Amino acid sequence: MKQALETIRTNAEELLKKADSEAALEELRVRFLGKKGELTAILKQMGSLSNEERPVMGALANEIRTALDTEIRARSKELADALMEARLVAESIDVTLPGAKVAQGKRHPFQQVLDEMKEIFLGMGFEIKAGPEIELDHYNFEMLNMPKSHPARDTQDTFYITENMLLRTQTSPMQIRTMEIQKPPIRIICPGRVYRSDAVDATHSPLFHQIEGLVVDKGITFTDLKGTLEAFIKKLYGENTRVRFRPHHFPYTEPSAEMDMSCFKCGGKGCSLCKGEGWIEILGCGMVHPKVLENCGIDSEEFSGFAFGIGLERIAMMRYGIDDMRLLYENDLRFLRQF
Ligand code: 2NL
Repeated sequence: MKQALETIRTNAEELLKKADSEAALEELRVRFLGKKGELTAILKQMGSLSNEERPVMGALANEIRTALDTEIRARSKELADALMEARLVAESIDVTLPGAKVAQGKRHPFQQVLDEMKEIFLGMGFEIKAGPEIELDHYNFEMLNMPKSHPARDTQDTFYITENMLLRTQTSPMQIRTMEIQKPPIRIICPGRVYRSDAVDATHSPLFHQIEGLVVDKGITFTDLKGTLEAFIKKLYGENTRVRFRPHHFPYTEPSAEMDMSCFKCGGKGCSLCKGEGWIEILGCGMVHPKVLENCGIDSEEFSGFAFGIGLERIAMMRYGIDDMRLLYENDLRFLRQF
């Protein structure tokens, strides 16, 4: 029996060394130490041993069981360690390698200019309002002092959805809507898409962008308009920028003006950008026509206001030296990546 036990030990130890997986180990455990295993089978024959031999064989059998059990556990740990080691090697990361670059987009030149302008007006206490691009004739024209017969409708010809519904020609309708429902003081800017029935060329597009501003309160005068717009331009183009106002006409403001700024390229000396003028036309503005205030239910004796409109395309084109407006709409990445 001693011989048989030792053979089991040698066999088992030999096989253990070769076991290369957790499953193989489990198989050996069952084969040698299991209830129906080889060791148990031997122990069942203990009855035939003499009284002297029995405890000796029992002790030997136990010793072998414990030894094999320990060896199986040790081998199991060895296998697990090897597995982990292999994973660590396979999944190791070289942190010194250069990172994979994520292609990063950026804002369209329009958006960059618009964000800059919004920031300036927000800083001056303005709120930003957005409104519908499909508007009622009522809000786009009638309320702005442009009745059906008005000649200004010619220069603002647009796309009609129905007789009374159209694509807005400016963002003023949103300012009208605001004045209808909000009591002064009002300080808002309305940026957005606007439309005109224009043929496409280097400086015209049937869709363009505008940012309009409106201030209504007690005692607002033309000096408030001048001060606000001068401060705005200086923030946008630098403190040395000068502005001038030329009389103009809009049906919805009285008096009306156009504002020029000293050319940011030549500083006013005259160059190709300002066509030798030294000045660049930048926006239209004026004191809100009393009739427009009254149309919105605001007492024009108690309140007054100023308004202005800036074309975004012109600003973006000048800012980035773009000579053809179409480039801004074509979404050609070779072009856009430059800004
Ligand atoms: C331009 C001129 C302008 C306004 C827009 C306005 C709005 C209301 C009342 C009065 Cl609700 N005026 N807006 C005023 C003057 C000029 O835009 O040349 N835009 C491109």
